[in-house]
Amino acid sequence: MAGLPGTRTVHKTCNLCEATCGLLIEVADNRVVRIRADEDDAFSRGHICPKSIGLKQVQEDPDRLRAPIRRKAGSGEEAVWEEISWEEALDEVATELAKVQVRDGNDAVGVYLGNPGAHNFGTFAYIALLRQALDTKNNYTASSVDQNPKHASSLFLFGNTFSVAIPDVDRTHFMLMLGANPVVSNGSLMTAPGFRRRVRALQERGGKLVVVDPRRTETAALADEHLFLRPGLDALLLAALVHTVLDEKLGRTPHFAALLDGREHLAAALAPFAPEAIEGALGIPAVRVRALAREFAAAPSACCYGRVGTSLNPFGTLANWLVDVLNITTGNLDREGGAMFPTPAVDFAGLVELRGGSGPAVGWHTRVRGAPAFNAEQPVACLGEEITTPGPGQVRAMLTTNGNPVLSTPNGRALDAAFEGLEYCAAIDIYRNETTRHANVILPPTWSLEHDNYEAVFHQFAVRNTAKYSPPVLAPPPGQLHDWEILVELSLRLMEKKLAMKRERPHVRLGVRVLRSARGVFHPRRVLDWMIRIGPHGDGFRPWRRGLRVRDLEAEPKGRDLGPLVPSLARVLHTDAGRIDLGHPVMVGELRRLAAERRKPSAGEDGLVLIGRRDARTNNSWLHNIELAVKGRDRCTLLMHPADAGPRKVSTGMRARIESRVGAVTARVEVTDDVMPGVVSLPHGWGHHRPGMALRLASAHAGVSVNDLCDEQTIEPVVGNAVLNGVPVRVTAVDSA
Ligand SMILES: Nc1nc2c(c(=O)[nH]1)N[C@H]1C(S)=C(S)[C@@H](COP(=O)(O)OP(=O)(O)OC[C@H]3O[C@@H](n4cnc5c(=O)[nH]c(N)nc54)[C@H](O)[C@@H]3O)O[C@H]1N2
Ligand SMILES: Nc1nc2c(c(=O)[nH]1)N[C@H]1C(S)=C(S)[C@@H](COP(=O)(O)OP(=O)(O)OC[C@H]3O[C@@H](n4cnc5c(=O)[nH]c(N)nc54)[C@H](O)[C@@H]3O)O[C@H]1N2
Ligand code: SF4
Ligand SMILES: [Mo]
Repeated sequence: MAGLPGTRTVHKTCNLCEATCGLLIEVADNRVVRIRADEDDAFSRGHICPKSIGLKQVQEDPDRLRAPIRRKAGSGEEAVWEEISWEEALDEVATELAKVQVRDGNDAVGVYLGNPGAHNFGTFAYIALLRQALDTKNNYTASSVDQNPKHASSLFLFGNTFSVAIPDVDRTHFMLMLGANPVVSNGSLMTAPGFRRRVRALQERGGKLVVVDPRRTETAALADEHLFLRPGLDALLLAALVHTVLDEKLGRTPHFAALLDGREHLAAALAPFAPEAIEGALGIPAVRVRALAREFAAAPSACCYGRVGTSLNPFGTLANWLVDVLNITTGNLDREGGAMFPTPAVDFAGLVELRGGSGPAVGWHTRVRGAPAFNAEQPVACLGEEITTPGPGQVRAMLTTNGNPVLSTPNGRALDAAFEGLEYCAAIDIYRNETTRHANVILPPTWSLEHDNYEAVFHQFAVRNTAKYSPPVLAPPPGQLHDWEILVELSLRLMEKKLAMKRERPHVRLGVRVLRSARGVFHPRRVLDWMIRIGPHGDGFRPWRRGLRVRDLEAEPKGRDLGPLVPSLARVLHTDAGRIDLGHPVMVGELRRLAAERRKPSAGEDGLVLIGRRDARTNNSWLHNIELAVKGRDRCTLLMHPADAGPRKVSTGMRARIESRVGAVTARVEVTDDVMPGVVSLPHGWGHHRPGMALRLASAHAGVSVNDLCDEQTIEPVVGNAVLNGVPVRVTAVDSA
């Protein structure tokens, strides 16, 4: 299809979710006229979802910030904001953060990085500089309400947090999926645009998809089989499956069998998990579990895959580890149609090794609760108490970027109040929302369409090796800074200010000045080129060799196909011994804990537990201020099984009060047998009713925040991940429709 008359067409990779769809964006007069799918995209091949229009709607959203603003006086409803210059804004933020750090120590400033940062190469390239400048233990990211258990299990098995095995969906004959809904989420730690199409192809070649989920999801509806599972029991089910594989000697020998250690420790630790022994706790008949293990092991190829449901879970790391152990013990790891390691142009596992490796899983424990800091990050479930608990190391000031922890992390209400009490707060963000309304200064970067990009993180997790570079689509307003420029500028100013305040090390100060004058050199495109050159497809800086460069990708806007996944274990295995320990002591310890608890997840006195939900038209908490998300029916509803609704006298359309240990909210109910009895579901990311935000449309469709119910005290012990599913709640009828 040709572009509309008078427009020019620019190729762009959508950065709204992990699917990395190729778009054709038609532009006239520096405005987006139309967005459509790129049928020729090397990877997405014409896939697109309704959310892509969000790129245009956010671009044109009058509430999106275009210039720095300062809260002159007051807070909440009474806050008075003024626009200020970039110079003034950057100088104030650097000065105020430096003051707090020089006075109370570096840990007195906390930093939180949220999800969209992973979709922006510039942010990804320079967040490390900011962390270096701040040098604080109070380093938080959305990973501790998301995928840290997968990084930990990858570290335990393969020695690198980025050695993550991805289901080879396009060639597998059997996919066992736990706690994921890619038909709606479009895939996560599995970059696979057009998942629906890929499932159809799997079924057409005689393969099978089995989904395990407490809700009959949109993905479960496509599956050949759906098993209901009580929230939190994935590790128990997986332990029973691996037990069966070992017990019945199922599966084939992996090609790397000689590298496997600890089989006896694994077998011993799994002894309590025979399907018959745990049948009652699991709620799935033992014969069914055994049959599933046999079918998985006998398939010509099979892959087990778990995502958010297995991660936001009291045994998250163990469940993620057992996913890979099931793939290994059935001979399906690093093999076509199994779980495989991508060979991306920018290889983070390799980059981490260049920096000296992933380091220990747990670096230190948090000041207040003694929770583990994983991957040099503290669990964000602990952030509130680190702000409110007095003593050395107390967080006095915060910098948030690309994140909205008030809505996206547990006990958001308490965190909200904690932010209110901060001495100083700054945000790098495009909106004044639930979190950034607490800022003294907000620094708004250019938006996605106004800068170039490379989805490095998601090529790393893709079901096919491709590489695609996006140029800017629109020219940003004059003077507005990109995320990376704000990060570089703020980091350098912060270093300068701290050194000046401490009156020390003039040579370092000089170094910072030199770095600053050379800022042009820092363009992320250069960093990207460098990373690609040292990557698996690059020339290794040996110009006589042919290798991929950014300029090649610029010349191929549809992306370069680098082929299907290939066996790569030798390249990604970075354990000290170069071997894989199936008896890893931490995981054996977790199996013991599981055997001891072997309980049903604690339901409230009311017998109900709460799980989350994602919607095709929204993205976490922040895509709600545009027509796309708020059009049509109310999406923030509580799903409830008829057997639970009846006795509580609630029916579809009525409002119900949902109450947990930490809070209560009211939402409209939808009665459905798509959720299992005893489980209720409320989506996350809503609750836009707080005073002092500038989100007109979102506030008019506020909804309630599920994270006002999730308990910050319940964390997974290995990496401190939040447990946002299986939250005990009580539900009561409020009124009639
Ligand atoms: N109960 C429950 N809670 C959950 C989840 C769940 O399943 N259940 N899921 C969790 C998961 S998986 C995640 S990833 C987290 C997400 O948690 P967060 O990352 O904290 O939250 P987001 O809603 O993604 O907020 C993104 C922020 O980035 C801003 N932003 C958008 N684009 C840009 C940009 O280009 N530059 C900058 N500087 N800012 C930008 C937005 O305005 C918004 O403030 O939520 C988690 N929370
Ligand atoms: N439209 C849309 N797409 C998105 C996002 C979005 O907000 N909206 N967010 C993006 C982000 S940040 C991420 S991380 C991905 C997430 O991608 P997915 O993980 O695919 O998405 P979820 O919908 O969170 O799927 C989690 C599933 O786990 C189930 N579940 C809950 N508890 C348990 C449990 O204990 N065990 C099992 N087995 N299942 C359980 C839930 O019912 C749900 O179906 O999606 C991304 N894509
Ligand atoms: S699936 Fe994800 S990447 Fe593709 S168009 Fe939709 S939001 Fe964008
Ligand atoms: Mo996420």
